[in-house]
Amino acid sequence: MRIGIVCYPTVGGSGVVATEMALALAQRGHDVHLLSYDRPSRLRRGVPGLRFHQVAVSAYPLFRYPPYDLALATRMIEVREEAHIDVFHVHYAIPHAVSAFLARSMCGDNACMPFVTTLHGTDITVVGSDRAYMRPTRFALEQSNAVTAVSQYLADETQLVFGVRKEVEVVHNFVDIERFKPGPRRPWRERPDQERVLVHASNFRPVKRTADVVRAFAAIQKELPARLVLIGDGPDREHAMAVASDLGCIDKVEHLGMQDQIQDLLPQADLFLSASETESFGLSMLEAMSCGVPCISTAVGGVGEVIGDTGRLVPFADPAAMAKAALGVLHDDDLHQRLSLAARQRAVDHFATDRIVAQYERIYARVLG
Ligand code: GMT
Repeated sequence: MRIGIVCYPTVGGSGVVATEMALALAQRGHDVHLLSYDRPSRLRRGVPGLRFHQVAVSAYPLFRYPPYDLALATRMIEVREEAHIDVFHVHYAIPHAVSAFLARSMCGDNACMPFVTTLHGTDITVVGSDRAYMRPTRFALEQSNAVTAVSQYLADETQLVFGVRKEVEVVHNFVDIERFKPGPRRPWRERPDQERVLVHASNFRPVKRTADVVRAFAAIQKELPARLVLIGDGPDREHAMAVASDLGCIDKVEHLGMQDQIQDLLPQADLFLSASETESFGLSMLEAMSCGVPCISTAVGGVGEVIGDTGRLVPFADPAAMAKAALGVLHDDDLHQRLSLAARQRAVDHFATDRIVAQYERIYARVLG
């Protein structure tokens, strides 16, 4: 098939999923065209069957807000004509699904440009419920040839928030189990000082509540020798570091910033911490699980669907509960080992790339009739 994929290029989850999908589809022999305003960070160069098309938005003094959605619709039509795209797959509804609808309408024939919309989370739970975006988003979802959501939680939330009259199919996110795999991690008993390594990876947006991760860690390191590794960057980074400083553990918190090779870092950790306020899926947790790292997360959104019984869920905004759950695992070598093996197994059994990408291929084939 000739497939056009539209996504955000940023480090956020939807861009990662879309880029990994483009790579996987190309590896499976499809002709794949990725469209975005910048080159996505995970996009490798020189992959046969995969091409990147930049969407440029021209500035004009009158445009306080340059109309990206129009530029994207035009670029979609151009790429369709140039590469004979069979089907577009847009990741994140706003504004991608609206641009896809516009492009298809400009074609003049609904059959000429079918599109699948995948919902990722904040496009529904935060942005989509903003009055300014609500109606066009609902309209574009109803116009999509198929709509998928990355968890059952998000599919239910979409029906609840938008009341769409369209089926929302659940297709979970996936992980490359060959790239994200357990590494040679020395058991903590063999480490100097028996130090435990905790990790958190995110875009440090307010919804991630990174400061709560630090608060939990501050309590953990009082009981055990421990270090917290923070991966990623975003608006809440300074606040999180200030909290570490206030709580007297800044010397045990290491901020690595944005990292391209996160698969080399995750296997070194003993536990992944996530304190999000909402999380439709939690891709970084799946990547950690695939590396054999159990997760302790707030019980929000679709996280339970991802980690199952391979980690621990704690109430939102309760760093003390998070610390207690983490200590329960970090004090018990056997339990940690069991959870680590179970996390890896769950990633392999339920979320491996081929299994999930094949589900999308079936959806493409269906919408193409
Ligand atoms: O984490 C974010 O806020 C970014 C956002 C995105 O769309 O880029 O992530 C969402 O999509 C990811 C991939 O499907 C999910 O793993 C994240 O759980 C989801 N984020 C939230 O729901 C907050």
